[in-house]
Amino acid sequence: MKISGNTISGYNQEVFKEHERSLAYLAGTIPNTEALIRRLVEFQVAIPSWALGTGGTRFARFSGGGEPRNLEEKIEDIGLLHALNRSSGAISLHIPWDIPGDAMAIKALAAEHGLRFDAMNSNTFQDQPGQEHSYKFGSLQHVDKKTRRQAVDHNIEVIRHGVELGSDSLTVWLSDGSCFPGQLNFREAFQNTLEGLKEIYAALPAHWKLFVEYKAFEPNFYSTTVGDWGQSLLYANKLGPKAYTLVDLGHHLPNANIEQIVALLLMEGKLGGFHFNDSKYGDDDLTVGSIKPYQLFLIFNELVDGMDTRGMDHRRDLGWMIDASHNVKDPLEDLLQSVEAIMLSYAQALFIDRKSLREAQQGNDVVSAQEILQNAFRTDLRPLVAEARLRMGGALQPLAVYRKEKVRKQLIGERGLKTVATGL
Ligand code: AFD
Ligand code: MN
Ligand code: MN
Repeated sequence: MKISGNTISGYNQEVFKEHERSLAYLAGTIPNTEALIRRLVEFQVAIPSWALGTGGTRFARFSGGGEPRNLEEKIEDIGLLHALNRSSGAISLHIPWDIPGDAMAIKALAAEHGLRFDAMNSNTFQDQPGQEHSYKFGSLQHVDKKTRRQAVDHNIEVIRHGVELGSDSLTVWLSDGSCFPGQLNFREAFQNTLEGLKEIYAALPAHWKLFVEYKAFEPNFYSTTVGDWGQSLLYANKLGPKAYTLVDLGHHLPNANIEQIVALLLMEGKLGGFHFNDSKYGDDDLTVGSIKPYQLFLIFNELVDGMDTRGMDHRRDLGWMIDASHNVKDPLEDLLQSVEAIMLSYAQALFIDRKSLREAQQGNDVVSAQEILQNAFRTDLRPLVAEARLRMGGALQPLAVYRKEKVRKQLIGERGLKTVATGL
C-alpha cells in the first residue's frame, strides 16, 4: 500500500493551527530556528530490512501480521515510513536474507519510493541451507581454512550485490568468539580474522567503505573476536583508509561511556557509521531513545561537535542507521518512534550553545557546562522536527496518521496474518 501526499496533507490541515502556534513560540524564544530546520530537512536515517518484521527472542516470536514477505514488500514498508516522515530515505540490506532477484527492478522500485541503498550487511552468523562449512565455531576466525574461505567469499558476494544496487559500504558484524575459557587461541582468532578482513577489504570498489562492527558478547558468552571499539579500531587501522569502526549502541558493556568512544573515534577519523537502538541490559534492540534519551543526546552532542571540528558533512560522511527489532510493538510504529528520537536528539545537539560551553570548559565551570547541555536537552524542539517534515511533504504527526489510516490492518489484508519476514 501507499499513503498519498493528499491524504497526508489532509491530516496536516487538522493540526496545522496548533503546530503553527508552537513553532511561532519557539521561533520567538530561540535563535536560528531556520538554520536548524534546514539541517533537519537534509538529515536521513537508513532503515534495516530486518527491522520490518517482529523481532524474536530465543524463547518465542510473536508475529504482528502483515509482515513483508520479500524484498519488494520490505521496500514498500520503508516507502510508507519515508512518506510519513521524509527522513528515512534509505534501506540497509542483509544478505542472504535480501538477495535481489532482479537488481535493476529492485533499484527502480526503491527509487520510486525515494529510497537509496545504504550499507550492505553480510551474514556469517547463521548456516544457510546447503552451506558446505558450518559457522558453529566462527567464520573469519575459524580454525579451518576452508570455512574462513567460504566466509570471505560470502562477503565478496555481498559487495557484488551492493555494487549492483548502488550501495557504497559493507558492514561486517561477526558473531565469532568463544563460549568457554580455553576454547580459542585469542591471538590466532584475531590473526585469522584480520587476514579474512584484508581479503574482503581488497575486494572493495574504490569509493566503498568497510565498517567493522563490534559487540561485547552474545551469541558467544566468554569472548568475542571483535568485542569492543579497541579491537575494531585495531582491525580498521591495520586494514587501511577505507576501513572504519561502526558503533552499535546496544553492543557495549553496561554503563560504557559511548559518547566518549564516539568523540575519540571521530578525532581519529575512524568512526564510520552508527547503529541506533536503545537498551537497558545489553543488545536489547529497544526503540531508540526509549530508555536513555539523555545518553542519545550526549552522543549527538559529540557527533555534531566532532564532525564540525573535522569539517565533515553531517548527511553523508557517516553511515546513519537504525538497528533494532523488538518483539512487542508494531515494527513500523517502532521505527517511526526511533526516527523521531534521532531527529530530535540531532536538533538538540545542533541547538547547544557551543561557544558558551567552550568558555565553561576552559574556565572549569562545571555547573555552567551542565546547565548549557541540559538547557538544550530540555528545550522542546519537537515543533522544529515536525516543521522539517511538513516542508518535505511528510506528516506533522506520522504516528497518528499511521494509526488513522489503519496501515497495519491494510497490510494484513494484503499480505495475510501469518506472514514472517526474513531476519532474526
Ligand atoms: C546484530 C548486529 C548486527 C547484525 C544484526 C543482525 O547488531 O548489526 O547485522 O544483529 O540482525 O546484533
Ligand atoms: Mn548492529
Ligand atoms: Mn545488535
